[in-house]
Amino acid sequence: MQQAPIQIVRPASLANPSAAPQRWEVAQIEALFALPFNELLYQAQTVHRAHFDPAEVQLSTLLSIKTGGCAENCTYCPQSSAYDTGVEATALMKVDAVLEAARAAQAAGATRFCMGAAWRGPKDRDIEKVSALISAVKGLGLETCATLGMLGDGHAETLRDAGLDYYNHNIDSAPDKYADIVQTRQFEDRLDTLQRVRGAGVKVCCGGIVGMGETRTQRAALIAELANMEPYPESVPINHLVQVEGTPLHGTEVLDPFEFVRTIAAARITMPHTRVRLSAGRQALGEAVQALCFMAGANSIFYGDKLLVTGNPDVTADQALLQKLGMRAA
Ligand code: SAM
Ligand code: DTB
Ligand code: SF4
Repeated sequence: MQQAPIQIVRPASLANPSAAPQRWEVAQIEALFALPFNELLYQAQTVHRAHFDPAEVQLSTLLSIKTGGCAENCTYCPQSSAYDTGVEATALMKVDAVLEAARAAQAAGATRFCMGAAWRGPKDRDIEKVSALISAVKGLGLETCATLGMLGDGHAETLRDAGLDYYNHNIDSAPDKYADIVQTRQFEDRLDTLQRVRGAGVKVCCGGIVGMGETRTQRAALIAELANMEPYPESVPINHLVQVEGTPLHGTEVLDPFEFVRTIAAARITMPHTRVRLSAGRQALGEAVQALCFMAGANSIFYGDKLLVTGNPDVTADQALLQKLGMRAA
């Protein structure tokens, strides 16, 4: 059977890496997704190589500093108190225990340490306590990142003054998918916190999750939303849904791995200077798909045996994978 030839469109940034960031229509990103796989990877690699050493990968280690019992109902999340997932709620960790974990991450080769709290948002007194954690971790010479939920007045500034380099706050999915996956807050609430972070001069880490039953158009819309931020985030985690028993999204049809790779490539092409992080879900993806993600322009991973509450490839397995691929820590 004869098929019509596929029209290949190459973005202007491919020919001119120093071109100013462009505004992306969702349809343009859908056109990237529709490219033949090899052409998409070629474009992503071309953009990647214009801005980064393709053998380098940045290593971030996560620590859940306050686990479970969260008041939000994010349908993907094992830490919501709305679902019975077996995750036990804990109090905020103390400085010594956090420092111990940070030292271990640094010794294993991580350069960034990201502290996550299962809060809808921190209270003023939480910000004071987390600030002490940030200062201590920063004192080790690590880059610091925190993800604490929605921020209020003055919070971002206090965290910045304590030594916070990045704040992670994901938009998670396309604007028109958001109400399906979280009902206890609005998409606009996420944008408000991101504005506060930017306004305080803290670098933005913002991405999303794929494999939540969204359409390809919605994956393209997630990428468009990120790429059209002015400026776009310095760090973009692309998570592959980790399906946890007890959460409403457990049992969702698993996304085709090539579609995940395409999402990474679309992020790389549309956000040439960002660190695209191959984030949650690596255990289920396997080594070959991870290698494709690196080819598609991912240049950061979560590194360490655990994400927040679920598993992650262990450090020795990741070191072996990077060695096999001839890659090294940035
Ligand atoms: N509570 C804060 C918040 O929601 O912003 C910070 C911690 S929350 C766990 C950070 C991010 O982890 C979420 O925005 C979501 O993108 C990601 N995440 C949570 N559960 C996940 C899962 N099961 N699979 C993939 N990513 C997940
Ligand atoms: C992000 O984008 N992914 C991380 C981090 N930022 C905070 C969290 C992934 C969580 C995966 C499920 C869990 O272990 O809770
Ligand atoms: Fe709470 Fe964050 Fe999990 Fe949502 S993603 S339930 S806000 S910890």
